[in-house]
This record gives sequence, structure tokens and C-alpha cells, in this order.
Amino acid sequence: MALLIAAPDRDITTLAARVRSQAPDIDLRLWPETGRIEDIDFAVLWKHPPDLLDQLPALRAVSSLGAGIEHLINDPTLPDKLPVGRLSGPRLAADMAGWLVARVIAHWRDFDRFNALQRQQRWEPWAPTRPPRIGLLGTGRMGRAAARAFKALEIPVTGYRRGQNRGLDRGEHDDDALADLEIVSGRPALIELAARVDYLICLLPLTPATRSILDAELFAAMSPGSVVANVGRGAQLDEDALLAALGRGRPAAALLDVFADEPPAPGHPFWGHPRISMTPHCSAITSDAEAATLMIESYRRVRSGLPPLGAVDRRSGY
Ligand code: OXD
Repeated sequence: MALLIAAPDRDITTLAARVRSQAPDIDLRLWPETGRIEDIDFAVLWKHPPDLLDQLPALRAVSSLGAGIEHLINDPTLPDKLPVGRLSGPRLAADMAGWLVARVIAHWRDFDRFNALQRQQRWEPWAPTRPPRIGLLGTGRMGRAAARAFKALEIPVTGYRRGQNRGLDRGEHDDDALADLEIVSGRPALIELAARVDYLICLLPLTPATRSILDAELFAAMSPGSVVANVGRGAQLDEDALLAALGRGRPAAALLDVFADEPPAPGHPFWGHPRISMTPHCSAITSDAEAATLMIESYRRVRSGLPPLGAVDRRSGY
């Protein structure tokens, strides 16, 4: 029995050292040094090589090293019934909530303007007369952490989730802080939500149904002065539609952490756009400490016959 980590684009040295010191009993293998391949019964993957899963005959489950699982779900060699999990803990969700609160408040309170005024030695107090209204696309762990953080600041939040039935809201009911969170579903409700909020934030998982969800129709519904933020996946944003919509002032600005191509190509219009604020896909990054603990727990669960942590519903793709 062995645990494999394969994350070719990441330095996993510290992560591996943590797993080894926290769980010396685990036979940890680091791709490409897989050792005897038949031993590997659990693999934690991030942008893994395309032919890897085919070579692992004894897998009982796999997990994403992060919150997003589309790199696994979209792998045509992923066996149909193989359980898929994700490593997404409270630290990751708190970091995401922190990014969103910081970005929204900095924009709403217009700190850029105060920075400019300071340089001009001008003293011009101003504060908004009401808190911003937030529309939060995605009510999973990340969405709930963000909603909780905004709620602590008395900032009204409405959640959106795609379907009525299940999904990212597992565990929601034991969360008293969110018991009264208004949640809407369905495309018409999403358009209506876009029209009545100041900040429309996307932290949905990427599935066929959420691809290009931030599109021209949605932007046309947004009110002048409003802002769109995307921390989900770049493919959820129709970039051309955003550029056209910003030209019309609806939305008036975009706060983006994820992009269709990362990094966007040199000369991409987003780089120098005066109303787009970019960060390089770092709103929340799984820390080695959290990943090691979750990975060990997930592996122990799988070994005792339970689903991996953050088990994904393969049919809905999240
Ligand atoms: C993730 C990410 O999915 O970093 O964890 O985007």
C-alpha cells in the first residue's frame, strides 16, 4: 500500500517532508519516482501527466491536491467508478474569504482614490452611505466561508447555486451563521440577482454548466457602477463579453484572479485595462501544512473503506 503524489508543476518537497514526519507509517512515493506501481492505492494529483492513471492498476481512489477537480474529471482515462476527492480545508476557505473581503472593501471604500489624494496632500473625508450588496455564485465550503466573513461585517449576501437539489452546500445545515442566507437557483434568478447587487462574485467549480456563465447576458443585467469578481476558473468568464461590457460601464470594473490562459499572453487586453484588477491565481493556495494533514486523513479513510475527503459527485462534476 502506497500513496503517490504527482504534481509536476509544483515543488512538493516541503509537503512530502510534512507527510513523512506526520505519518511515518505511510509509504509515500513522489512522481516520477513511483517505485513498484502495483503498491499505489491512492494518488493525490495536480495537473498530472496524461497517461498516469492508466499506469496505476491498484488505485482505490484519487484526490485533487487542491479544491478544483476538473483536471481529474476531464481526464478520459479516469476509471468510471473510481472515487474522487479534493483537499480543501478551512485555511484555504478562510484565505479565499479574506481575498474577497479585502478586494470588495478596498474597492467599495475607494482606497485607490485616497492613495492618490494623499500624494496630493489633500484631506477629503468620504465614506459610502451603505454597505455593498453581494451576490455569491457558489455556496460550497469557499462560498460559505466568504458569506460568513461578509456577514460578520453586516454586508448583505445572496447566494446562488445552480440546482435546487444537492451540491456544494453539503454541511450547510450545521452552519448556524448561514441559516438565514438567501439562496437563489436557476438562470432567471441569476440574471435577476446580477441586476440587484454591487458585487457579483463567482467561486463556482468549473463544469460544462458553469463554462462561460459570466457572459454578455449577465453583464447586460448588471447595474452601472457594479463589479464582477472571478475567483472560480478562467473558463467561466467570457473575456470578450467582459471587455465589451466594461466599455459600456456595466459592470464598471472586474476583479480577477483566474484566467482562461494563465498567465494571459503578453499584450492580452486585460494586462493594461484601467478597470480590471488582476492577481495571479493566488486568492487561496492550499498550504503545505493543511494539504499534508488532509492528505493523510483522506488516505486513512480510503484505506478503511471510506470515500476520500471532499468526495466529488462524479455525475454533477463537483
Ligand atoms: C485550487 C486552486 O483548485 O488553487 O485549489 O485553484
